[in-house]
Amino acid sequence: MKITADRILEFNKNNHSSFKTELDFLKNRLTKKGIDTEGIISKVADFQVAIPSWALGAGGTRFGRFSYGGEPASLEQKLDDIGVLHALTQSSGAVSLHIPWDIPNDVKAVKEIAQNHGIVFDAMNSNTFQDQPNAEETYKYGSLSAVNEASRDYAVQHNLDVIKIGEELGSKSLTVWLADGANFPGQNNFQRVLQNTENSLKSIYGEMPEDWKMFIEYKPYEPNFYSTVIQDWGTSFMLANACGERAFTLVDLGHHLPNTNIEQIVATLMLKGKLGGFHFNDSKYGDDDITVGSIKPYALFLIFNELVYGIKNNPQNPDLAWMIDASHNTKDPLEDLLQSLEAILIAYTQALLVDQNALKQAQQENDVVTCQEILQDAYRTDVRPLIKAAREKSGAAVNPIKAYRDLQVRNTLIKERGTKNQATGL
Ligand code: LRH
Ligand code: MN
Repeated sequence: MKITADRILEFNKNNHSSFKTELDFLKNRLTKKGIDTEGIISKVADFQVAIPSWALGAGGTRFGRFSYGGEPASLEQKLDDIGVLHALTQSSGAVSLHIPWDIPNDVKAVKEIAQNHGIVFDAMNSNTFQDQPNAEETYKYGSLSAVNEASRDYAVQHNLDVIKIGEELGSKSLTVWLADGANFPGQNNFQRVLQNTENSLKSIYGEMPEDWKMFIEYKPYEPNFYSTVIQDWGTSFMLANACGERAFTLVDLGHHLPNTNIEQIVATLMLKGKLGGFHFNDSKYGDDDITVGSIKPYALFLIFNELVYGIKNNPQNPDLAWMIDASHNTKDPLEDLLQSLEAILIAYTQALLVDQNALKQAQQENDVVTCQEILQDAYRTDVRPLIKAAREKSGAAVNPIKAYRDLQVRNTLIKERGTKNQATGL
């Protein structure tokens, strides 16, 4: 299914009224405070988030999976679905592929389809947490960290194969997440498996094209439930430094123990120039991979406050990779992703409203109350009219979810694809 620009224009014409008044009111209020609202609207319109190729079908847990009908059965159909999201939002012009779930059979065709939808290939993801049907070695007891050298070499070679595919598609980065760890005390020698991991990552890094980046993703637990080799930001940061200047830490919001101060981790990594990018999602308990901003929107705002500060004050940190990493158990995958995109843009826009100079002043004077007032004034601002203006400016739908439903996207996909497809991924 392809949504053409004129259908979006027609939708916006019929759904225009409401936001204009709100926008004018907000612009007046912000302009009085010396805020450049046109500048913010442009920044929001330029903000692109990569869609995970593994989150376009219904997800599931070990307790069950409930299909959604009309799911993509191929990489080409997944790109079409991301094309729908991008037509509706003009803020999802990138895809992050996961190999081997999404090996392109026809690279030329896949690149053409992506180009037609205005989609580029962001970070490639390797998979050394599952044994493929005809695997020569097993990852059951680890991959890059495994005591079994053959498993380590097999995993290193897989990552090099993923880079090759990425090079053909035009990607410029590799995300490495390891499930490696232990379920019981004594199962692993912590030092040996960490040293194995460092050596393996260095082997991959050494073969990486000069203009590529490596993102090392950490996670405290699952699927191992006693220890995980790359368990936290410090371990990832250490390994990135051991690899070299083109290796960075990737922050998946769901990969933190309860109440972890993620915004402080973000500030620390940016100061050290080692923050590579994000896997945005939200969670209440574990790595729930649910809709961004659905549980802790204030925490997301505080993270973007550190990002806006860092982007301005930390030239030592590279441009960041913005990606979603989610799984959909009870929502239409595409509607869920539309909500996540909205939440990311809202948090970013609110963070752009923070008066950083006044905040610095108040911090200098240890005026604790004013510090909070400045942050919460921005957070308590309904910025949705600015995001609608950014969408209108970029030719997107002012209300993507309403457009998605008014244009009967899911029903059309079910008519085109039936209800039996099961998309690869989580
Ligand atoms: C691990 C993770 C990682 C992916 C996987 C799909 O929990 O966040 O980023 O490889 O999900
Ligand atoms: Mn992730």
